[in-house]
Order: sequence, then C-alpha cells, then structure tokens
Amino acid sequence: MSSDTIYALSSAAGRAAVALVRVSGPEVPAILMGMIGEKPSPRKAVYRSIRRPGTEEIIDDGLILFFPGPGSATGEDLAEFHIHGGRAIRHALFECLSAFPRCRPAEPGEFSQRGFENGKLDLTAAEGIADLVDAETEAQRRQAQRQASGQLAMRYDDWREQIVQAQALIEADIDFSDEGDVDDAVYRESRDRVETLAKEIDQHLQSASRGEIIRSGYRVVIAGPTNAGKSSLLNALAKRDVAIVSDQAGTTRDVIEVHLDLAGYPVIVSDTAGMRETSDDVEREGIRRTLVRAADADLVIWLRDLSASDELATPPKDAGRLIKVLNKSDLASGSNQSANSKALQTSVKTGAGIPQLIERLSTIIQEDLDTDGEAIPTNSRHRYYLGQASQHLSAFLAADSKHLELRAEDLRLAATALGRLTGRIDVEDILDQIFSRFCIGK
Ligand SMILES: Nc1nc2c(ncn2[C@@H]2O[C@H](COP(=O)(O)OP(=O)(O)OP(=O)(O)O)[C@@H](O)[C@H]2O)c(=O)[nH]1
Ligand SMILES: [Mg+2]
Repeated sequence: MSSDTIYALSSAAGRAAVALVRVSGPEVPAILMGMIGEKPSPRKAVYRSIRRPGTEEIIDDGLILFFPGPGSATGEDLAEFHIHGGRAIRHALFECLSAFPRCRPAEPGEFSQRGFENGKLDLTAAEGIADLVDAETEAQRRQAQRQASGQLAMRYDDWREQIVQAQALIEADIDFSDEGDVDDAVYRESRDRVETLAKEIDQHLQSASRGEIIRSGYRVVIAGPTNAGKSSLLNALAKRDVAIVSDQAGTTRDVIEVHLDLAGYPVIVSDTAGMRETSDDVEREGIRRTLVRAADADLVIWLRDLSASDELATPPKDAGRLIKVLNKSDLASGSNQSANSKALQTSVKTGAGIPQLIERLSTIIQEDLDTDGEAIPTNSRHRYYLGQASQHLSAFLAADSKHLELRAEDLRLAATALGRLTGRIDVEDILDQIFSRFCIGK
C-alpha cells in the first residue's frame, strides 16, 4: 500500500488566493519532471509553470517544493504545489496526478500515518498534530503544541527504557543464580527503581483529567430556582440571544449550551431548567436533566434572585464545585444586600457584577486546569495505557511471594503498555482509528 503515491489538497477547500497540494510517494520525481520539467533542489521553493504532462498546456503557475525522503514529513519523496486556489485549477492538477502510475487521492491522515510508519513521529505526536489543527483556544493550542513536539513521547520512552532495564536486571538474576538462590541486592535495586517510577506514572495519570478537559471543554452549569435570570445570564456570557428569557417561571426546559473562550480555556456553559416543585411532566423532565448536568459539571453557578424570598432553594447535593451568585441586585433593598454580602451579586439587567463573575470564573478555571507548562495526558487512550502500565507495576511491587519469572513478566507487560502508547510496538489494530479522524491532506 505504501508504494502508492498519494496526493491531496492540504489547505481548506473552496475559493482562495492560494491552495496547497501535497504529493508523497515513489512517483514524486517523475511527477516533477513531467509537470515542471525538473526536480528542484531540496527544500528550495521555485516558481514555475505547471504543465499537463506530455503537452505544452499550462495549468497554472506556482511555487513548487521538493522534499526528498527520508528527510521529509512522510519519510518519502514529497512535493508541494502552491497553486492558485480555484476549483478548476485543483481539478486539472488532480487529473494530471492521477494519470501517473499508482497515484491516488490520500485518505484522511494518510500523510501523517506514513510519517508515523517511517519513524518520523510517534503516535502521541501525531495525535498532538491533529489536536493542534482542531485547537480553538490558546490553552488547547499550547497543550497540543507540547504534545506534537514529542514531549509526551520523550517521557514515555524514558519510562519504558527504565522498566526494560529493571526487567533485564531481574532476568539476568534468574539466569545466573542457582535455583532458589536469588541475589537480594539486585532484586532490591530493581524494585526501588520501579517503585519510584510507579509513583511518577501515577502522578502523571492524575493530571489526565485536566488534559482531557482542556481538549474537550470545561463544563459550567447555570442552575437555580426558576426566574432567577439563568437564561439571561447565559445570553450575557454568550453576548448573544441564545436562550428564551421571560418572566414566566419555568421558561427553560431543555439544556442550552454555548461554547466560550475564557482566559484562553474552552468552556461549555449550560443553561438549565429552573428548580421548583411542579406537576408539569415536561418541566419535571427538564429539572431531572438539570440535576444530571449539575452532577456532571466541573463547576455549578448557583444563581438566585436576590429580591425573591426563595431562601429554601438549595443547590443539588451531588453538584461538584459551586459558586453562589445573587442576581437582580438592581431590585434589592439595602438590607437584603448586606445580608447576602458574601455571595457574588450581579444584575444581568444593568450589567453590574458581570465582569466580576467572569473574572471569578476565569480564576477558578485557570486554577483547575493549570498544567505548569508540563505535557500531560490528553485523551482516554493515554489514560488507558498509563493505567495498564501502572497496574502491572503495582502487581510487580505487591507480590513479593510470586516467582521471579512471573514478576519479570509484570514488568514486560508494563513496558508493552507504554510502547503501545507511543506506537513503538504492536499498534496495527488502532492505527486506522487514530488517523481517520485527521483531515484529508494532513
Ligand atoms: N430586574 C432584573 N430583572 C432580571 C434580571 N435578570 C433577569 N431578569 C428578568 O427576570 C425574568 C426571568 O429571567 P430568565 O432569564 O428567563 O430566568 P430563568 O432563571 O432562566 O428562568 P426559568 O427558565 O424559568 O427557570 C425575565 O423577565 C428577565 O428579564 C436582573 O438582573 N434584574
Ligand atoms: Mg431560563
């Protein structure tokens, strides 16, 4: 399959000033000779007319680059055509390319997959590149960039190396000792090493939820009694009219979500049905959904009407982190205000307190998600294999009575889990799943 030559539009589809078409595979030198009459010097852009092979017909003029393998992104000969970004130009170029032997359109992620298969990048870096392309906020970009530059892989390779060394020590011990006579010092040294390592891996694993939230979004749920101004607050945060606002209690039934960028972090804010006793089935279902969302949230904004006497309204018990906010401060009398002075006060109507609320949210989210510039696990695949490695190391450490050979096997399994994480070993079965979520041309 990798003897096919693949091509794709690597820039976005549609009409544009410039489009980038990438071609990778063994046919690249012949394609360059056939279409621009030469193979340009490696990595130097040349401006040339691009011709239909075998004819004098010019398709377009553009910049062409040649990256010879194995020093290219795919590890194969690779060419880039920077052409004018029109549909007919692209199609003419694709038509010419497909006439070369075994030259076909690329599958999504196929360029990156070839890079991976030719040892240009590991699996975590490849995932990092896909995340980088998808990144919408600054925190997502930073996280993906660290991963794409191989920071996770460096760490996992180092851990795996240490485990393999410990395993080798123990296996040598088994080979050279007489039966039943194992060298205690060697064993203890390996054990100490593994113990330190297991702690490091567990600590790293604990940061996984932060990494995954940065990737998928921090979930904030606005909940509270009916008519408190929850939907009004959502609209104010979103700066547009997303949810229906009315003075009828029980207006919102479905959960309404907006995506925001707060301090560079992706945040998903949900407006929910107000909480009250009700005999209306639809409203009751809405309240049930509110409770589910609140239980799942990273943060709940519990919003009440400062001017109303709904003191009985209490936040759902299993809601996680909570900040209390009193809305409609414009309606409140002086005594009311001082009684509740501890909670944040807002008036969506006048805008008072909203910047402070956003500030408070941003601070909490930053505290919750700060990674100290470290590369951390970012998806469930990472969490799964790190968990496996951790389990096998614990098994090794726990079972003092177990036969040494079996304990060496625990280490081997831990090393394998880390190897699968970076894709250094045995990952054929998951490649399609990983690379198919890439864009075409990547
Ligand atoms: N005076 C004043 N009125 C407000 C304020 N915020 C919202 N309101 C009004 O309060 C009423 C209820 O607002 P909503 O945003 O629909 O309240 P809700 O909490 O979403 O209500 P439900 O969806 O029914 O649970 C509307 O008439 C709003 O215009 C505020 O800060 N001050
Ligand atoms: Mg509402």
